[in-house]
Amino acid sequence: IPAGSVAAVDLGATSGRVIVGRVGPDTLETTTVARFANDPIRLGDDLHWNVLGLYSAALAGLREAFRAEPAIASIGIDSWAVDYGLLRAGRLLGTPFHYRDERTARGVAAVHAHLPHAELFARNGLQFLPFNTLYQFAAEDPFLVNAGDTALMIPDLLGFWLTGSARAELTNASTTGLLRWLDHAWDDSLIERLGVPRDILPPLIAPGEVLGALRPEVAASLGGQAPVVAVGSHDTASAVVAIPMQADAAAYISCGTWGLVGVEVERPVLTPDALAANFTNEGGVDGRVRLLHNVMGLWVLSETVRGWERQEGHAIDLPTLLDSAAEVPASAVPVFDINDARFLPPGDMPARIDAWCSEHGVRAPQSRAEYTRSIVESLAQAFAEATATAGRLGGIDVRTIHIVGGGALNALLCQRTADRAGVPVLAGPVEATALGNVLVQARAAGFLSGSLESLRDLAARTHAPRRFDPQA
Ligand code: LRH
Repeated sequence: IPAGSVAAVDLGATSGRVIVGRVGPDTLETTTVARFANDPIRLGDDLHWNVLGLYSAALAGLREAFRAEPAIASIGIDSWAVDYGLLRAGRLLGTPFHYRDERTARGVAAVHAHLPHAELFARNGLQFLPFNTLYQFAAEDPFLVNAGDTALMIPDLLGFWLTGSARAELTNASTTGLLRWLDHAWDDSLIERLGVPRDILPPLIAPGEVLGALRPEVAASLGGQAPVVAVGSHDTASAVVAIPMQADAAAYISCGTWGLVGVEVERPVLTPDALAANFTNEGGVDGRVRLLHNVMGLWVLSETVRGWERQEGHAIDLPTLLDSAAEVPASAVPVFDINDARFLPPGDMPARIDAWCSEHGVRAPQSRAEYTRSIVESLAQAFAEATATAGRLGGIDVRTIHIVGGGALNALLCQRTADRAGVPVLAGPVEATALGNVLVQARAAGFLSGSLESLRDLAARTHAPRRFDPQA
């Protein structure tokens, strides 16, 4: 089998990148050809994604990719889940909302008035998150939903602009709450009960299938032609592909803005226990199930640091801040419930931590180093608890915990997760999402063959993780 190259567009909640991956049976190398900020925009009370800016940055990155490697075999796109754009006759209606926009509360109230969460869970297997797409549809301006003829999730929207082909990639569609994972089909009766116009949901497409060739004018502007191939377009689904794990004995934490903590299983777990633990069953590549829980992730720390940076008027060096936090004894800071819904929207995190501490009668952190340590300890505790729950619910004896994504660079967090879980942590790859995107494309292009296990084996051989053993 020859080696070859593919391009991955990976959009995260704070930044995006375009990566060229070179892949063969013993090769998995990546070059980042573009990296750009993803800054949400507030318009009045509303919080939006700058999708046109992201598309334009992705195009510039792909142009770079073709310059670096003219023989790119395909392009794959992934991003965060749940958000979408509405279209009519191929034109975008309105500006896609950010899932942290507070309109979702309205949608939750409207849906739960006639369909309680337990009933939804029995059908779609999803944890309750106020921003699941079905609640966003319920909060949407009815004028737009009824005028629209197509709703496209963010990666599908970019794929549509590149190719002219409108499809819904399966792993991301599983985060809408409107899909039956077991038969890989839209849940028509649920969609009808929710009053969502059935026609706005496009036909599904599975990871590895070809979406379409670049539209001629797009190819001309990029200086190259290649098909867009569906990948695990939900970023977490792509990340899970590239985790160098033994899925029957490991838990994972895909740690960026969110900490997605779970295990991989063959069939959805819809037990009362899973419902009570608010775990989700999201669709994975090759029909696997990602049984996981959304833990708040690095969001609380990044938002805290952003607030301090605004006060100071200059950037704060994260490694230096984490070093100062490592000097603070863990016993000196409070462990707060980092999953508390008050930490979801953007805003003053230290003030919210103070409020939580005063409500719970504990001493609030007193310095920046203490806040940082308190956030890391609280995150590590939530990670330890969620990995244990994931193992129990999924029937998996968790002997290692893999941390991938940006969080794998945070040594204090990795160590404290190992300590609090009493299980070794293997950290890396940092770019698991982009690697998973690349691996699925490479297999579709014939540069690799085999199961997810063989893709993970290649990731393990080429990206050795860093080990953190639990300390007493
Ligand atoms: C992580 C992520 C996560 C979703 C959230 C909206 O980027 O895709 O899996 O729950 O964003």
